[in-house]
Amino acid sequence: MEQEATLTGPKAKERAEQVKLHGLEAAESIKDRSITLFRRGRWGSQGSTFIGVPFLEDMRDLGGQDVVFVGAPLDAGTTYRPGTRFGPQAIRQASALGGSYNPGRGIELHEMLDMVDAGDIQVIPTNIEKSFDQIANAVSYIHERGVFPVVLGGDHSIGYPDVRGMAPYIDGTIGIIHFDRHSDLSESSLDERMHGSPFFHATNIPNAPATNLVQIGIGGWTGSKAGMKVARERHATVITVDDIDQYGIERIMEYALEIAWQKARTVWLSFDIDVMDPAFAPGTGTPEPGGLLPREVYRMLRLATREGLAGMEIVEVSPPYDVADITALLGGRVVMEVLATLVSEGKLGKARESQTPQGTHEQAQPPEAIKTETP
Ligand SMILES: [Mn+2]
Repeated sequence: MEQEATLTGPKAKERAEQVKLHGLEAAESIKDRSITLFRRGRWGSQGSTFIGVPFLEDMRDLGGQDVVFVGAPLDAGTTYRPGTRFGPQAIRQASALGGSYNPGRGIELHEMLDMVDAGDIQVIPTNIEKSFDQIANAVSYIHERGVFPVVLGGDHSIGYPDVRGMAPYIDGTIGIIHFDRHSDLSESSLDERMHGSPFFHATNIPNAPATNLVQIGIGGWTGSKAGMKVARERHATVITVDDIDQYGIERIMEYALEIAWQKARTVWLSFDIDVMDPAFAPGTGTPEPGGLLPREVYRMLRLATREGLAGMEIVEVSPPYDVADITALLGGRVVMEVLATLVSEGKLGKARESQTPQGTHEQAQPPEAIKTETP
């Protein structure tokens, strides 16, 4: 006990000051002001980064990069199986398997993009609303600095603060392309804004209307009638797995792009890993048999993101339920497929810079309307 009084020396004090500067100020709702917006390890780096990109310790240096990976390790919004707070680290670790080169696509992400990993946002595990404030402020900061955010969840409750943090920085309408087995449109569950309610609250934001929300892969036996009622009342677009089987991937994705980009300035991608069949993604909170196959999802993502994005989130990877890290691996691959598409379509990175003067890819127009008999 006597010894303890002598242990906090100048190095610890210096580090604490550094953490406050590097991690930025917490949201107003956080009373303990030693807590920062971005969690910074007490003595520095916090482990692995996504596909091995540099860790950005000092968040004041954000700006000028193409992409920032950031974790939102919140699972307080989970209604059934928890564990997604371990999602960001598991996705990062699994992403180290292999590099960033894809021979099929002719892409080398490290060469084509300037990427950093900002570590995790400091969430408050027992308080979902304070966590929303922290996530929204962190996402705002990233948009303010003009860097493309890839948010590694976390359960799907983070979908609401992700859109809330982005909305003030988008001069116009935000479309949302949402892959999921569940519509996540209930106002609340268990009296709180949980992981079944992000899009109820996100589409209350004036420039993120439900008419520009497209939900893809919905179905199965864990759905919410309350959420479906909201989708009907607000004229959201709900595409089931059966719809995909009936109309085919190309036609469905053309339709989805048309809805999301309707008079929109940009589109946000929200990807719930449970849209994949549990055979491929068992490590998730609310698995629903009969989901999509990885190859189908890769094809769909290439079509869904070809017109560009404002950012993306990958949610619901729950490592305690995973088998041989396959869900975490797939979660990382979803991110890589999207980045590869944005690069090859000239929407991100060096390709974008070289094409911007010609304006060939700015202000992308949605594809021609397609005729469909679906209601
Ligand atoms: Mn889901």
